[in-house]
Amino acid sequence: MHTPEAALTATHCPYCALQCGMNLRPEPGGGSVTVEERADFPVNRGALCGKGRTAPAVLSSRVRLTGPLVRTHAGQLEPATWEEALDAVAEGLARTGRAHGPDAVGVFGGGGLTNEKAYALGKFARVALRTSQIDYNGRFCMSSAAAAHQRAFGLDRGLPFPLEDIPRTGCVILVGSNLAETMPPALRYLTELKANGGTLIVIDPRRTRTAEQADLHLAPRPGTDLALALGLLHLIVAEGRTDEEFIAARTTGWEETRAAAMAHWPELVERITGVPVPRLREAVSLFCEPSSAMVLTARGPEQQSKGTDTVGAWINLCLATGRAGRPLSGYGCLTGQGNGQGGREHGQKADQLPGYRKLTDPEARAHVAGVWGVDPDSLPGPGRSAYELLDALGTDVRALLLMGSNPVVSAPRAAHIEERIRSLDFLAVADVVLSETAALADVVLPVTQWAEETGTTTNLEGRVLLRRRALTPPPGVRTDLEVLHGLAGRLGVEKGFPTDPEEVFEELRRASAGGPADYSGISYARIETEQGVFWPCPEPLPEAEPSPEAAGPAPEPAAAHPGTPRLFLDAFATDDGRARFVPVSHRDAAEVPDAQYPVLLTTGRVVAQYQSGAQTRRVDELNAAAPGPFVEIHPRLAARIGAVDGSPLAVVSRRGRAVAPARITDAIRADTVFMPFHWPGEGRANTLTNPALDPVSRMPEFKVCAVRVEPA
Ligand SMILES: Nc1nc2c(c(=O)[nH]1)N[C@H]1C(S)=C(S)[C@@H](COP(=O)(O)OP(=O)(O)OC[C@H]3O[C@@H](n4cnc5c(=O)[nH]c(N)nc54)[C@H](O)[C@@H]3O)O[C@H]1N2
Ligand SMILES: Nc1nc2c(c(=O)[nH]1)N[C@H]1C(S)=C(S)[C@@H](COP(=O)(O)OP(=O)(O)OC[C@H]3O[C@@H](n4cnc5c(=O)[nH]c(N)nc54)[C@H](O)[C@@H]3O)O[C@H]1N2
Ligand code: SF4
Ligand SMILES: [Mo]
Repeated sequence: MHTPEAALTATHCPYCALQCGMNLRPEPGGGSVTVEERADFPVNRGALCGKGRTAPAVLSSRVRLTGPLVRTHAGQLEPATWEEALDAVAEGLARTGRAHGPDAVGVFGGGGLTNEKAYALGKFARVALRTSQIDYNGRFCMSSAAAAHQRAFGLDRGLPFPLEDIPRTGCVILVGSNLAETMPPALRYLTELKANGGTLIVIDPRRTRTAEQADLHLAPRPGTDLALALGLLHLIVAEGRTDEEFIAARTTGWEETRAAAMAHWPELVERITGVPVPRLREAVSLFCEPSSAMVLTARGPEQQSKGTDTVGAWINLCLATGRAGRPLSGYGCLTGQGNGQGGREHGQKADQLPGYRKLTDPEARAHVAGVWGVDPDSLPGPGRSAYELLDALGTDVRALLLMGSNPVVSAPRAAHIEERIRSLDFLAVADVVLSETAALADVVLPVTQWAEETGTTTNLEGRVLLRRRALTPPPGVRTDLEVLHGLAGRLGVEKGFPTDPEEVFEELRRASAGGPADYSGISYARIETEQGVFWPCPEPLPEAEPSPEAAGPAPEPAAAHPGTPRLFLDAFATDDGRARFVPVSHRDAAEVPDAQYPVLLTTGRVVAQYQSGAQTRRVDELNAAAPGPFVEIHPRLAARIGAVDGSPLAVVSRRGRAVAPARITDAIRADTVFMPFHWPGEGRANTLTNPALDPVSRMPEFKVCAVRVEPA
């Protein structure tokens, strides 16, 4: 039973990267809270989707974990005390480390964890476990966009401008984002854009609810966005629409990029993508004619084995036309998870230290080791990426602590990954519910949820927000920070893992100071009064002491840094301040259709379910709206294989076979089928997906593989 702590608590949704503001009001009688509109928060201005509205349902003891579970010798998960459970986890991890070395112990985190948790988890891996083997599910999410951002701009923040800029630009190209379903309150920014006379181009193999809003919808074959972007750049050059002044003043590397684009002539691009040349020309006019324009990408073009180059091609297009580093123009990536942005900045990534520092940079190691009070040489080096880490379970990595992900449902080639997880010597999972992955654990640690704890998240705009506690948690659960504190102590590290989130944030501020993602000027108190603060926000340097001879009044204390809603307006974050063109060329997806597997499979989301569904499949209202998996298929393909609407279809790839009912619609290309990935079992889309990795970002190719489709 919960105890409410205030009459009304202003906070944020537990789910996606929009981090909508909401108010929580205690229910009459005090058992839980209900969600109310919070009109003052600018991102969503009171609007919420069904997931946000129903989020309190997951707080109910009917669906959540209420106490620790430990697997008995007979193989059952049985209730245990916290002392027993934490002892078992510490012993399980330490035993493996002793027997096989520290790198035999792995840690897997999540982009839904608050900044404080992500920071503490990365520190726990390096300081308490001394392992290099940590990565997180954000590798499955936006790592390709992150890598392309770094390459071109020298800094990775999803959107370089606030969402409020979108309605005032001239044209938006939205590539592989179905935000009408994945961030419903953000659709408003696109409808306002059109009301203001701007145009919307949507690029998606399906005519989604988002594509229905577009002035121009291009439906390329999945996995061909790179060719499409190169074809558009070719036309831009051929039609003399480049911005030579901008290219000369603010970029480097144009000649090679120009040459690469010239090799992708429109007719070739039409053949690769299936998008007719006149549509390409139309897109170029819409994008180039207004005085400002934006390109926004999401998982469609990013979750490919060439995602980094694909995003790079869209960035090249922006740079060649002077649509970057200027007001109301630029390239942005719509991050996905609640803390998809902050979760990638503070050290749960395999190659990273807090503040978006590099683990291989000696200066960064010295700075962070100083904050942590350890010897820089004791910090391990970079580890494996998420899929490679999961693939090494049971062999090189023999014990795992998992916090904030459900890979049995969400990892590519999931049957193989499930088998790897089952082969571990020891698995501990901290979760709020008994997810499909938690059900395989040796120890399950039940943790508090959003409304029961305080912490910061960084939304898709780079706005650092405060989620506030509204309820006293039920007695059987602890916070993730308490879990890490309890484990570190048992591993012999008594200090450095505080349980108060604000104390962790204060340390994170210092650790991030001077890094690319500098949070040092941000405090809980500031976030409260400012509706969030955009990073980078360095703490102002203290004024130099005036020399005794200097006359006049004492100097003013340094003013607080205002935060940075808009990046790159004066200079890019590279050494010379110029954005870098990176020449890229089209290449095929890792798997292309052949006689045995003639159809393309792509995967994604529906509005009423979230991710692996661990949380939203426990909410009645959401299950009623989206009860199970399905296969979206074009009437022509359905007729060819003899499928009727609602009949079970088997989808078979080189990795396995999934079965789900057919949903016949002409809103999808005839050479492609689509499955949402929210469900386990027979209809699990990830049984089919291809773990081919992008060579730079190590992102798996969730968005395209070859399959055969037949009546089941
Ligand atoms: N309802 C709901 N909302 C969510 C989530 C959720 O699970 N459910 N998850 C959150 C998270 S973590 C994320 S990352 C975001 C994801 O948000 P989105 O990226 O909007 O979601 P997806 O459905 O994965 O993919 C978007 C679109 O890409 C298209 N697509 C598929 N293949 C290709 C291709 O090759 N090229 C192009 N251009 N498009 C392609 C799909 O048809 C789909 O419509 O959503 C966030 N919001
Ligand atoms: N086929 C296919 N597969 C995909 C994708 C796709 O488009 N297609 N998209 C990929 C993407 S973009 C993503 S982001 C991943 C997401 O996939 P997952 O990583 O599986 O994400 P979730 O389902 O959100 O899992 C989060 C888990 O942590 C728990 N949890 C929530 N909050 C907390 C917390 O504060 N602490 C702890 N300890 N636990 C918590 C939840 O109950 C849940 O079990 O899926 C990827 N998989
Ligand atoms: S759009 Fe995202 S943040 Fe907003 S209510 Fe829905 S799930 Fe929550
Ligand atoms: Mo994601």
